[in-house]
Amino acid sequence: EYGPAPEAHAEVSAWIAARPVIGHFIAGRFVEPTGKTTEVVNPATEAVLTKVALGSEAEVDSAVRAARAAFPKWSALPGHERAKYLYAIARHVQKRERFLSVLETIDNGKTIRESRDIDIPLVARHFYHHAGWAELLDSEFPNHAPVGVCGQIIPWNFPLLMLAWKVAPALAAGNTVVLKPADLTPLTAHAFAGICVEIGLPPGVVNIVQGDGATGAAIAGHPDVDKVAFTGSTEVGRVIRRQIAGSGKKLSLELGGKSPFIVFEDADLDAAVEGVVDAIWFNQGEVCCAGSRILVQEGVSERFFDKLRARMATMRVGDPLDKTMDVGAIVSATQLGRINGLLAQGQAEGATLHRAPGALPAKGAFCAPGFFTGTAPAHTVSQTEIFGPVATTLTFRTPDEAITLANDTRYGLAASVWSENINRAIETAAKVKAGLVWINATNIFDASAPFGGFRESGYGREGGRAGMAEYLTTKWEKVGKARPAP
Ligand code: TXE
Repeated sequence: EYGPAPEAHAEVSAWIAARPVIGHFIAGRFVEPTGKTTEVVNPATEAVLTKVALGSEAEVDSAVRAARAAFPKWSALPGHERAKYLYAIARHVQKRERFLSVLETIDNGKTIRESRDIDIPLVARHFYHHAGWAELLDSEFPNHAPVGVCGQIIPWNFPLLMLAWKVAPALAAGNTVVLKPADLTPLTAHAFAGICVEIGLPPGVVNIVQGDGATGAAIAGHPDVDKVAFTGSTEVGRVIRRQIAGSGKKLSLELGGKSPFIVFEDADLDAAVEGVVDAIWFNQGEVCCAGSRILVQEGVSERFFDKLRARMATMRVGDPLDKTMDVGAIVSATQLGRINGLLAQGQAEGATLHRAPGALPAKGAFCAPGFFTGTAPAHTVSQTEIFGPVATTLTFRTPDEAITLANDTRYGLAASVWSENINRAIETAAKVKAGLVWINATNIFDASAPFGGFRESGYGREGGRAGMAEYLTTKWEKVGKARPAP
């Protein structure tokens, strides 16, 4: 039913069939869903997989109470005790790798090669890494305390990986959480709740409330939430910032991007072409740090675009469960419509759209990889996040011009610089305003790296020491000597 490579599929089918509505996980228990629901669709087949509950304010409230009740004991555990749970989660994710990969692929539309080789292994790695931080808390963060109850709201582009980025550091630092997955992709978070039960995580440490924007707003606005962590659109990030202003809640935001991908004429052009594949065609371009603005030095631009067209023609788009596919489905028909609207606008503004020539499957939210030429910096597609497998391109003459163009954006999440001249690459990297810069590489996700952006890409970091600091607060305690009675 889910296409070729059937091994894990029977188990996934049975798992879904047993869950006509995906509900919440509160205080260590799966809560019988009541109230509103919405359909969960496989975007590659348009099949309705199941439904998902849209959490109410009352459900959010009971999740926050459960997290509050679990906090004293969990936060008082020595770090090495909490580490044991994080190691156990990591091992269970590895054990369930095939199942989780298939589940992620049918829910999100990303290729099985990606969920199996990138998403799920990175989830396990994130929990292993943060188990280490739990063990190191006393030595690396003296005079620190956990923040408390964390409200975490995540998007649909890397559903389980974004959960890991939120939950692992929060738990390592001694916090308890209420997490809301995107209503488009609720499945792997629900499976994760099952892992929490299997490893015996104390009830209330992780709570998952399924739902949409209203559910997210109820979490962010709940008076007993001490910290809000959000990954998603810049627009919603702004709404949340306003909503909690003055509340004293700690906040981290990981928002959109329009990251430059700078190719100098002394770059290894073939390597840079492979870089583009990973920068903008990986995960259908639904990547916040995607290299979506390609800037090429004039002397090599035509040659580079020819190479790009040739490489693009080899990209296979189709059934995400087919191991030979390079590009899967966009997460939803609505999101595909949004992408197509922006592509039409780019053409209307005078840019030329180059697309991979192969036919797309007749059914499903598929989008051919592509890139624009003839875009100007002021064009909508040069400034707006397309969040699909299509990059814009601009040419430049001098390194200074490259930097000016690179920084001509309201965002500042990531950048990628391609040059065989290491001095030039390092000088450019230093001048680009972005939270992450890759040299002769792109989209490297590392649990130890501080991921996050400048400007409208948000603030706060996820990963490594900086990521841990987001889930801790400074607290100095001193025991005095009692004064002798006079
Ligand atoms: O995002 P939303 P959408 C960008 C990308 C994409 C666009 C729209 O450009 O095309 O956003 O996607 C929850 N209070 N990114 O509409 O709405 C929502 O339920 C609290 C970039 O899907 O921001 C979901 O869980 N929460 C991004 C999460 O926010 C609210 C990844 C993200 O959804 C809320 C996704 C509210 N008022 C989209 N409204 C990235 N940085 O990677 C919605 N939500």
